[in-house]
Amino acid sequence: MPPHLDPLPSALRVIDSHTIGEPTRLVIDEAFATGLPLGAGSVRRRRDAFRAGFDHLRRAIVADPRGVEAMVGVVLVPPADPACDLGAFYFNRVGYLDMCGHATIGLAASLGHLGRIAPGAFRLETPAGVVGVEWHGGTATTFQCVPPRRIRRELSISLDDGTTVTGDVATSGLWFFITRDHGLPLELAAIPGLRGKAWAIRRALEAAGITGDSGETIDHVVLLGPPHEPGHDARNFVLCPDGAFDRSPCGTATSALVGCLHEDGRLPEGTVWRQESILGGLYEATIRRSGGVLVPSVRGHAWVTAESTLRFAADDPYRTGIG
Ligand code: PYC
Repeated sequence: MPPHLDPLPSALRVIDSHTIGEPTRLVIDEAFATGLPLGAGSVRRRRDAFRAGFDHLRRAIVADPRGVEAMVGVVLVPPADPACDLGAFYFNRVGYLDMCGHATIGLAASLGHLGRIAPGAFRLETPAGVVGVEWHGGTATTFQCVPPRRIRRELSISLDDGTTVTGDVATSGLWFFITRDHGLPLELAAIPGLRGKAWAIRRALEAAGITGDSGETIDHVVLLGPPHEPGHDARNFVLCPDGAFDRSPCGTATSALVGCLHEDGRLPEGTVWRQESILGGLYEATIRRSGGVLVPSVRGHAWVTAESTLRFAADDPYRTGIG
């Protein structure tokens, strides 16, 4: 039987990193994706083929007991766009992400660590579109996400407890509800309450039939508040689709936010927006217009934490993950 038809490889090499706290696991066995019958075409099509035929591999790689909460897995595939240098798709323990900012920063730091890229710029094809990336060497990377877009401004929704929350629905590769109107302190001790409020908002959006403009679930909720550090602009708590909170300030959320701020006249082109995470980690973001299109830029840092081989024994009851 060809290896790709086995339920699982017996071993898989990965490199792990964290982007200011948020974990990424990059598969580095070069034959992994090319050995799977994912067909030809765009990274999005190959990702869809992986989801249709090999979803057990996603869970095996990032779900418990080999993965951790909030971990995003990355698989490299050949790009279809001749202008791109690399292609990658992203997933977590409950599904797939069309784009992921922190994992793109982790990807660059990991490939740099392995000597597979040199400091400089490259173009990455993702399911959301083409993303410009520059690895500065060491821990620092800047990426330009797909253009941010806001489809609802100051939308008020009613929660189950009778309260109302007002915020914006925006995208930059993923879909977000972004609100300052949550009434909670953005502190570590408040995380259970923040998580509960953000889930209530997500449930209310679903109940009200609020989606992205092609019916996408608004599956990330951003609670914004004042920064803790002087010189920073805001702090956030970001709820991810798996119920985990983003330990980083969320790269795609920060890209969507700077788009909204610019449209509101609160962030001129080229001005740096310093976004803190709920842990206090920092992304520095800017926005500019190019040919009528908004281009967000986010700079952050990632550290390699492990280079390892995942093992999947045939008699391991949890070889395809828990859940
Ligand atoms: O950084 O874009 C991001 C992200 C999305 C989900 C977790 N991190």
